[in-house]
Amino acid sequence: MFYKILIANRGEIALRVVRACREMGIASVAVHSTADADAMHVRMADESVCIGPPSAAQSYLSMPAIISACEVTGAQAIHPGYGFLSENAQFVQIVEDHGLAFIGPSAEHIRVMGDKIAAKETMKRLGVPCVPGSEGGVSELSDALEIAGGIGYPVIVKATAGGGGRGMKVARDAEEMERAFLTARAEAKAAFGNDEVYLEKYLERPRHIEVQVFGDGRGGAVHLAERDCSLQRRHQKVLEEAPGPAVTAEERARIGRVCAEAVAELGYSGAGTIEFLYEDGEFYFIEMNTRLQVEHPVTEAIFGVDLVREQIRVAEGYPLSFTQDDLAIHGHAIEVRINAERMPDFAPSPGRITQYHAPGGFGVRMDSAIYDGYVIPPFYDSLIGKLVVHGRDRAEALSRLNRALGELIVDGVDTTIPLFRALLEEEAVRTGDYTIHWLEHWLERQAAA
Ligand code: MV4
Repeated sequence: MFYKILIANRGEIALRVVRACREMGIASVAVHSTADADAMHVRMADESVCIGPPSAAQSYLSMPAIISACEVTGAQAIHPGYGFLSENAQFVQIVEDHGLAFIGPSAEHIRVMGDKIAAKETMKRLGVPCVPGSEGGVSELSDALEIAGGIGYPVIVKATAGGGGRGMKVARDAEEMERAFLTARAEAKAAFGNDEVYLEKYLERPRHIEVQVFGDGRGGAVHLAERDCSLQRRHQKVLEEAPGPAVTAEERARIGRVCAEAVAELGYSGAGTIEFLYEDGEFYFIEMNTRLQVEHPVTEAIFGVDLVREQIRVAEGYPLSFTQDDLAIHGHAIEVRINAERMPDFAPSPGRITQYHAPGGFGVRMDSAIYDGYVIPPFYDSLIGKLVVHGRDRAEALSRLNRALGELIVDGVDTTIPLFRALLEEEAVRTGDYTIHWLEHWLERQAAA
């Protein structure tokens, strides 16, 4: 059992972990930069340690500062949240070398999934359906042309070290291949210091469907169905829902079983997300995220489970508190990301929140670390809250979302709240009939109007 956990993060996710710790009788340690001295996660934790100046590189990403904070406070384990050090295999190794526990998967599982080619090879071997593409990396243009001819255009060139959409280029024919291949390589080199790329068939109109999995680290694993996160702008998710409106019960059971079996075979420990593109009733694996995701609350809502509590239990060496047969979907949940951003260009809008009123009532959860008078610092990402609604079905979740958005007040900064009011008027959002490109196209239409 852990008696004290350090949370290597900030904002709503740090608060989310503080809450799980408190319910479990575990003391929590917040860390913060000098810019976050007045942050809610610092106030709500049992203890706090200032770990550095505002820049994330010198605070939330500083491994020595975080390890020292554990030593100073006597914390036994580190919860990384999402972002920052959550998928850094080297950090996990350092944490373990200091006799501390990392609440998450092993360094080796993080490392494999961080290499997109190794991740795909691993998943393919474990029977997970993948996008057709090159076997491994492609280093010569001549090879790229030959492989692309075999796959059939259009193809997409992706960085092995990439993820989240960086270093990707589409080639619609052999003519476009040279440019796509060379730019993808150059961008990969600049962004990741690694110019290895691979090829895939480019899917034109897919959805982004991700399966939540959980491993006990001893060969046991379950799946908690899928989330549809297709509504994105520039690879930033805007709205997520569970279950996926386009996925049938049979498809869910089949892909869920495949994912759980793969995770079990890996001996994976903790929460993970297996990302797919979904088109015409077929799933194609693209990446695996080895962390708790921002949008985990929609899964918590429909299954009635606390995923952070489960992460902590598994890291303590306990078995999962549920079996696959215990898990059943109840209703539908939708999350919208409340960002401090100005519409229509999504420019960051830091500054003082002059008034905040959180929505409430049946089926409404607001995860946020803001408060009246809080000053949003300009140094970090612009997520200031997640509004999560749960209903008996999708229609009820949508009306509840509209009702809750009507109650939510965030004054003093610009936010994405008006975006969601407008999106709820749209037929495609009401019916759930959207692909990964729908939001970008809608925003273009709005800008033109
Ligand atoms: C693709 C694709 C189409 N075909 N792969 C973008 C981020 C990264 N996680 C994978 N991405 C894509 N991979 C093939 N073979 C289209 C995208 C993509 C995308 C994926 C998910 C959500 C939003 C997206 C927006 C643009 C492109």
